[in-house]
Amino acid sequence: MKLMRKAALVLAAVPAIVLITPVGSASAHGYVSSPASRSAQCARGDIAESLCGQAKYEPQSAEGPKGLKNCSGANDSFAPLNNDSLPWKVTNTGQTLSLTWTFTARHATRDYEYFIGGTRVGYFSGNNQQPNNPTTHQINLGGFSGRQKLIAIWNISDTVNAFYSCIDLNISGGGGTTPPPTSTTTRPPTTTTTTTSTQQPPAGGTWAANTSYAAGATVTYGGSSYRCRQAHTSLTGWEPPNVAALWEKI
Ligand SMILES: [Cu+2]
Repeated sequence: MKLMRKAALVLAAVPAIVLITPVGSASAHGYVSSPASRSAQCARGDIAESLCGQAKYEPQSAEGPKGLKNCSGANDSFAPLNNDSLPWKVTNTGQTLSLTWTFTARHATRDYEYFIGGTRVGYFSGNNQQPNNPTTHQINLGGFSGRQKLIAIWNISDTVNAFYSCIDLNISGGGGTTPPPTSTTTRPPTTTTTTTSTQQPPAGGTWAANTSYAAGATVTYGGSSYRCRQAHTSLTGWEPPNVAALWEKI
């Protein structure tokens, strides 16, 4: 009799276990925690729970097929993340932005992509490896300015899915053409011709990846100015503070 009761209890417990397992795995993903993405703002209570939907409880689970350009991964229970008229907190930034992903499961990663509108402004390979937690990327915002929605995408390598995070930005320093103020404008007008025009580096402005820089070119990056030591085409990861062989601080 006793034994039969025990067996009945064990059997009764089985369906509960089966139910619990999918919930656990559903919460095991990732999102952009800094600057606070829309999901992060829902999780920390910046936006009313009634407006956020499931993102309040699972900011890391805006999961959907790869290749989308939205904030929810086309996942219905995360649809409020696509609502641009909710009172999202906006992060002020210059042209360079650091973003940090927080992972609740470190899925093997194909790559990360960052979009403003239809323009991909950032790309990082994941080498099909598990990422560090957290993982931080530095991207250049490609000359965009003003209020923009950045879509951050974490593409998983061993499933068809990706995770989506949207970050609301107010970007300064865009528009491209404004040259940085130079300290050499007080040069006396006596030696007019050649040197100024030929020596002057192209463009200047904020350092950007995938840009050709001539020796002597000056850029700003992270609030400092740098002069190019040798001609090269810049790449992500070659930011001036990282590569002393290419850039000297001025
Ligand atoms: Cu996951």
